[in-house]
Amino acid sequence: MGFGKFKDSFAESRKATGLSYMNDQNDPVIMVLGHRDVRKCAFDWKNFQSGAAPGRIVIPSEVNIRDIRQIPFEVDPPEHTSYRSLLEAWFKRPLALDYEQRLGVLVEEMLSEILSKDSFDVITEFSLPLQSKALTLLLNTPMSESETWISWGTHVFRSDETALDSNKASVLFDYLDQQINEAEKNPKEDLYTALLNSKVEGRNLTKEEIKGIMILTFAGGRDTIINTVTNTFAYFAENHDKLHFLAENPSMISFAVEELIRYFSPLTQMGRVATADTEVCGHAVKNDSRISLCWASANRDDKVFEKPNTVQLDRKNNPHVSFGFGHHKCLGATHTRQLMKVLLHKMASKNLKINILDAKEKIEALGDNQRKVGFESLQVSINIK
Ligand code: EMZ
Repeated sequence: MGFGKFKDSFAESRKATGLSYMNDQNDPVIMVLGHRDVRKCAFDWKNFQSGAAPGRIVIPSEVNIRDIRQIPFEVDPPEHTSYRSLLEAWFKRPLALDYEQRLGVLVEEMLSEILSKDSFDVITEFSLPLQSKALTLLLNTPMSESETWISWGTHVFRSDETALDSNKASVLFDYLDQQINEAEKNPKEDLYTALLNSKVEGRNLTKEEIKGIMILTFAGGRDTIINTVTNTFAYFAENHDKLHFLAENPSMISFAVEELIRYFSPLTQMGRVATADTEVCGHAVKNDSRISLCWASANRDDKVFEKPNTVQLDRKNNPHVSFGFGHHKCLGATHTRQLMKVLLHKMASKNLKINILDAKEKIEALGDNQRKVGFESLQVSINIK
């Protein structure tokens, strides 16, 4: 029991100093914990940049496994603004009714598949394939492409052996080169072709830039969506009454999506690099050193959230920062919200009774703190009550 619980790992440090510290490959990180401070630093791109060496704002740092810049996430204004505006419309496509309906068909198919099994692992048999298949809708590529992506596992840069796997990274990079070249030869209706046809500041995007955008699309929404979906199963396994509440009150589902995403905070933190000697929470920050914006901690700040450690599926005032804050707010958020909305509708209307048979939690080591972010495996059986 307790698998559906996700504790706040930062309460003490947040109250004491507002900060926590971790070493990451000898490039230390000062973690900013309070909601107000996190938002303030996220907003302050002049002092805390994203456009440092590619991979450096990610924790664990990816500087040793890639030198390609992810766009627009590792770029600051004003360049960021141009990239962002060219991508915005494509990443809002999930709001279209037919997109939502296609997600509905996909989720329905995948749920009936697991319902036919006596027991199954939520990650390998549901969350990972669902994430990959849903991504074909976002990219507007054939569903069959998802088979390749599923074979890559839950993270494109991390493997069971190592947190930073350069061989794995090359698989993604080579795949993307191929796809971009193929779209150049045979234009289609997909994101690769759309990018090849788009312009930034009056010129075509380079293939390197397109690759940078695609890497982010593949990497950013992968383990995050997989954890969100898996954690949702663990949560409702132990809170079946809450699923019943959603079945009775479907108008609460949009609030429930936000609340679960706040509570799970699937991306613990994101780094920034100081551009000058400065300070945060009264603590000196040296030029070219790293801070992180700890979304997971900010989402449990009792100065902002009433009963922050309680899941209130009908929580109305919910300024969570799970999708980041400021101009770098997650581009994939619309897709994720739609996917979660469809999933909760189906889970609630089917009144799934989920039993956890075996679980291994995924724990992140964060200096003095540890945090459960999801599961390595989650074996369940399901009944329809
Ligand atoms: C980066 C990051 C983006 C990074 C919003 O997060 O996600 C991580 O999973 C990747 O490893 O490269 O894309």
